[in-house]
Amino acid sequence: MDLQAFAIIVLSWVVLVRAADPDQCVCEDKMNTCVVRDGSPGVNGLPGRDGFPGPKGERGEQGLRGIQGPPGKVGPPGQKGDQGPTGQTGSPGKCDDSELRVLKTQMQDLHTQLHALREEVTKHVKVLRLPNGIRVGEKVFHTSGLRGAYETAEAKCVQAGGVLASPRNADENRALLEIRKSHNENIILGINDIQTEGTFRYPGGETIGFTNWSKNEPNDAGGEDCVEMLENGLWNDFPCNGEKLIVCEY
Ligand SMILES: [Ca+2]
Ligand SMILES: [Ca+2]
Repeated sequence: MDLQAFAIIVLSWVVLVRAADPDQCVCEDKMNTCVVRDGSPGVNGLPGRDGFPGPKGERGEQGLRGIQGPPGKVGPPGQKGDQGPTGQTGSPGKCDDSELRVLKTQMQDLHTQLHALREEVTKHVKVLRLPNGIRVGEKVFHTSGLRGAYETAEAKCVQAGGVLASPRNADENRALLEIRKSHNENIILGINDIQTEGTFRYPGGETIGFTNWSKNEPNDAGGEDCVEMLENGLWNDFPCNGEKLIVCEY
């Protein structure tokens, strides 16, 4: 017997057995006649998920004008403009006699002021500062900053072609005082009364005509025959062996 014939026989036997069982048919009938009653409506479910974005809407109307913003930065300079036209030449003005008199008076006043100014400038130019010295009028005071007693000081100045500083007027005394201040040392002068006590002379032997003694000087206290310039420009006689700042005049 082949396999196909055996399967047909088994299948037929199963159909016959099921047809002969009455309970099988009753059960299927009962299931087919079940009664289903209507229930109450359920509650609403949760909201569903967002849908996909809709299509782009149409362009809206123009909004209101905004407030004015702050000023912007300064821009780069522009190009140089063309040269303007040449102006017309004016005609010379005319003055009447009264205006000429006023102008003449003003010119005279200016001339007077200029003359006064020139004299003032000349007066100040008399004193001219030099390196380590000063010029006053035709005279020059100069110092090397050395100190020494009278004989040494006088010898150094003669060796240099001059003499010890000997102011002969107030201008020269003021100029010498400038050196006194700048070096902060008393200056030994060429003036002395070595030859005759009480008679002060210049280095050349001439008696002095200008003096600037300090109060109660000269006093020849203990034999003072030489002269020094003090810090205030006044003079004092002192012993000739005292060492002071050497200033020569030329
Ligand atoms: Ca004396
Ligand atoms: Ca004295």
